[in-house]
Amino acid sequence: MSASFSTPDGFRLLSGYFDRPAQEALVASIMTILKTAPIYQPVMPRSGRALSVKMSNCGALGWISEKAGYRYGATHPETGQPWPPIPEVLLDLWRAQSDWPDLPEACLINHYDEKARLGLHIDADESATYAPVLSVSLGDSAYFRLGGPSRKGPTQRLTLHSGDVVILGGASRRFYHGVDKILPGTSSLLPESFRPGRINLTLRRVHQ
Ligand code: MD6
Ligand code: FE
Repeated sequence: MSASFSTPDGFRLLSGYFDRPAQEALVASIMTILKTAPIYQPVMPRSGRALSVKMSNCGALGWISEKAGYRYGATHPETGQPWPPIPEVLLDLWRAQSDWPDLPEACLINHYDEKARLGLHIDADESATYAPVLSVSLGDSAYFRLGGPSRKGPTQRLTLHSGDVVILGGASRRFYHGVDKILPGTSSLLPESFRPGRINLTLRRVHQ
């Protein structure tokens, strides 16, 4: 077990927040969501190059990366269908840990295979700039990189395991972060077709 970790800037890692049965139930809900909102291959703004992470969403709004830019949208870019609702257990997590009066509108579903990574970034496409962003890790462990308010500043590496919750609140809401590497084969949670791999769910309030 890794220890929970927090910083005075409002970053929190709640290790093992979801136990194995809760993780299994969550994966089952995500698999149901992915039947109506299939994982798709997003591309980067301008270049149109494929991201290594594949995505879907649930909630009233989904985060979409496409040639034209980043945006929040109410429908799946390939099926045109509305995103399925956010599972109640994730809304419970938000109510318990966000300290924010309104519920999240968006839940981004990221799937990493063994080669996928996510470059250093700030979550900056929301007008609710003070609402925290909460994430849940499922499946293989990953090296998460946490920096500060400037891209060039010092960073630290944290290992995220299945069931962990990360909260970027307070000043850390605007801190650079990314995923350096998945540790393939470290979890047996996800269905075969998602292994080796990791799913990360990020809950966000989009509008103020
Ligand atoms: C990931 N997470 O863990 C990527 N963003 O796969 C994020 O980019 C993230 O974990 C905002 C808040 C929490 C996060
Ligand atoms: Fe992020």
